[in-house]
Amino acid sequence: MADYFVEETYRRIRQLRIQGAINIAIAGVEAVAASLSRNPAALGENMKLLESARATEPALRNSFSMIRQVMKKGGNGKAVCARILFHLRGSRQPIASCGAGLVKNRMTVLTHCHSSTAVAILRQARGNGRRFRVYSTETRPRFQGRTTASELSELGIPTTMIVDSAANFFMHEAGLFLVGCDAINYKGDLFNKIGTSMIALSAREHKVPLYSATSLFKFDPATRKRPEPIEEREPSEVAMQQHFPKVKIRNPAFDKTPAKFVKGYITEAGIVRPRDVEKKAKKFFKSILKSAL
Ligand code: RUB
Repeated sequence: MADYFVEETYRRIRQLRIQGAINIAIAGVEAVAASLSRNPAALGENMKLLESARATEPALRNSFSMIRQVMKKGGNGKAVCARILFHLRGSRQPIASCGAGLVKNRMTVLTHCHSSTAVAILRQARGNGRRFRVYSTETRPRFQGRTTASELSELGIPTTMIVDSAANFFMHEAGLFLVGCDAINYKGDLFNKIGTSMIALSAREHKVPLYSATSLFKFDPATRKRPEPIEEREPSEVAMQQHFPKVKIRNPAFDKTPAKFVKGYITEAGIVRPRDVEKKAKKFFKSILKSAL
């Protein structure tokens, strides 16, 4: 049976009380690390449960795969968890330092959803003395963009919240379209909050570069064998089914933006072109595994 704390973490991830790929991976690894002292025999089951919480979360899956690999070779489970947590928690700062350089004075940045990594970049740019403003979509149906707008305005960054469908209306003012990332496949395609690909079309039309802020932990090596799974959430997040009895409601949480739309991934290893992500990520995974053994 899965550990109680693990089950609670599973619920919090599923219900979006923990949100954003890096926070999800951190919470999952923390829960597994804690469960190792209580019931090491349940490790496999605990990881399986947490992996099933949300489909489009390779950062969590990669972390668990590293734990499995190290333990299979006789390594210490708690030590590898600590090592992975160190990397996950520490991933935002180098990405922020690297990405802040893309934000110029008097620039308008358009962003979508809530990414702790994208916010870290904008915080760093502001800390570096850059004067810029942000359009933040509200991000239907769960409104994570409201979190972004609140956090940015608290940082003193002039922020305007817009409905998702107004992104094209304001795009001509933007100099940068900055988003987070949930997954990257072997081709370098970006998987992020639903609506990202639609806004990317508008950005391309307006010659606004799209950069995605991401840890290399989000590269999904399994996409060589199968497509990235896309989470489909409850229709009730969109509308109450009883108000539309004959209407089918669909609610995909993420979409795919083709690699050709992405100017670069802002990572721990600097700005990486989509076609180079797989190589960089594999090297990165190897270095973490080596340091954990
Ligand atoms: C969040 C989302 C974020 C990425 C990156 O979706 O798409 O842009 O997860 O976040 P949800 P971070 O709210 O459905 O989890 O940079 O914090 O990892």
